[in-house]
Amino acid sequence: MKNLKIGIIGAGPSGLAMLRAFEAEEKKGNPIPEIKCYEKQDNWGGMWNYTWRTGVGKYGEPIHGSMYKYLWSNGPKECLEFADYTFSDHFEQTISSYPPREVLFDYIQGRIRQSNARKYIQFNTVARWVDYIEGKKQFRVVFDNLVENTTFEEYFDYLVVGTGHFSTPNMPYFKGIDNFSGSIMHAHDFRGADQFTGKDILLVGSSYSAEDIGVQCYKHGTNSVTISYRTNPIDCKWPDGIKEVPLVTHFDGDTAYFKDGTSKRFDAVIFCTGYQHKFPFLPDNLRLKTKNCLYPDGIYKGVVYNDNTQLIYLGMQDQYYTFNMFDAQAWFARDYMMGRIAVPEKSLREEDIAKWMEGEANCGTSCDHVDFQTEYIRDLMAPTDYPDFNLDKVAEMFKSWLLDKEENILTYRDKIYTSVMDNTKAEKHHTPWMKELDDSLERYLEEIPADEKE
Ligand code: FAD
Ligand code: NA7
Repeated sequence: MKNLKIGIIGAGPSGLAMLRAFEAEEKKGNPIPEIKCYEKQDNWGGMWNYTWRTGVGKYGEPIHGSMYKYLWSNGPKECLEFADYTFSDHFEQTISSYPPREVLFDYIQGRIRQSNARKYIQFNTVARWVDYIEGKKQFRVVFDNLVENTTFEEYFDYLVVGTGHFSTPNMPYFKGIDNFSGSIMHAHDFRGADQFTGKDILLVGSSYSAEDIGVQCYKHGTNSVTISYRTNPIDCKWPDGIKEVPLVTHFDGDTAYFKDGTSKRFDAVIFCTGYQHKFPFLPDNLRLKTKNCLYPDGIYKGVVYNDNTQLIYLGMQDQYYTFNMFDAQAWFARDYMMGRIAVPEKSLREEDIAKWMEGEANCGTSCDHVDFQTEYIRDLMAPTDYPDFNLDKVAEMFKSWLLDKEENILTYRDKIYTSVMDNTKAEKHHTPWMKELDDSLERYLEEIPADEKE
């Protein structure tokens, strides 16, 4: 263990969870392996590190970020809270259940700033290629230092991939779109609703991105939002101004035609058609190949790559749970890499993966999916010392959140929940979400906003 070298790619919430897990071990006075983390952006936080840029960044790399201005948490913060660092620990004041992006980014940073984790991270450094060297039983990883424009390599006994999977757009083609006269983008490049004020927009897709971008645009004064679904509609009680229609069949000029025979003219089309798991730095035999699901094939316990158990993936699942799930994975991965958790032989791992995948396939409803991910986390946490928390209560909150959205998609963010970590009951935000156009941390944390004081 002493000379073990561990490489972590990505310093988003997953990569940071890995660093935190090792730090927790070190704080107990135990020796930890040599760790190095590489992040292609100039700061940590992954998706939560907002960028105004789209396309390529300062150094010509594809932009990672898909978040936008005015993005507020789309689930209760009580469901993602770290078990070892609560919102109360961080803000020392009671806040609402659905904070804006900047507030959650601040929370993530608060925990990691308590440690010396930054010293392990090399920023502006992108993983370019990975080989597994049989003779050495190590990974050779080639990196580019983007600032210096230099290439270097490192060797690791274990490699942890925490590069996220909501960054590379899945962009389908529809006949006639080539000549669409308005603007066309993927949700990955959406940076705020402002530019769509007064416009008629078409969103293709019927999951989280379509739901949230649709509601954001409605809030910020879009003339109309049309959501086109392939399989199932989102099926909320939409306000006038948002409607759902079946899938687009084709475009003609600025008009879209739908499967139900209707058509409409649009100023813009936003593809909310999800993302591809993309690992351009991994060879075929190390690459996770999956769609967005709760239990990807090929990774034991959702973490250990079955074809090469020195390769770890974090955060590759579709996500109800986020930050605390990444923690549970990181704690499991740490104990596995440090030799405390043994994994069975390949065929038994395969059986275990198959069992979980079958469990996912048997889920019928969103509530089943919540229960499934809850059991997954429970299973992961059991052999580790990640602080225990009441997962059943978190699952209840998720189910209640699903109902809140069904009841009123415009007001669900005004609801409040109670932390299972420290029992703090959230406070209603000073301004209803639909009326709150300022998503800054300062405004959010004001007890009474300046513009409402006498
Ligand atoms: P990411 O956050 O994507 O971080 C991956 C990191 O890896 C990035 O910093 C990236 O720069 C780096 N990286 C990638 N490739 C390389 C490379 N080759 N070399 C070096 N570094 C690399 N979750 C919630 O809990 N609540 C929400 O409200 C919510 N809203 C969301 C809204 C949007 C639009 C999106 C896209 C996601 C949202 N999520 C939300 C989910 C979000 O993905 C997770 O919260 C979390 O950011 C995932 O963490 P991660 O570290 O696994 O991946
Ligand atoms: P998701 O949740 O993966 O959903 C993708 C959606 O795109 C889903 O509704 C798909 O419909 C739809 N899709 C995919 N391909 C097509 C084509 N070819 N035509 C029409 N519709 C298609 O991605 P999201 O971006 O919504 O959410 C990802 C994360 O970002 C999430 O964590 C959020 O918090 C933010 P299907 O049901 O498969 O027919």
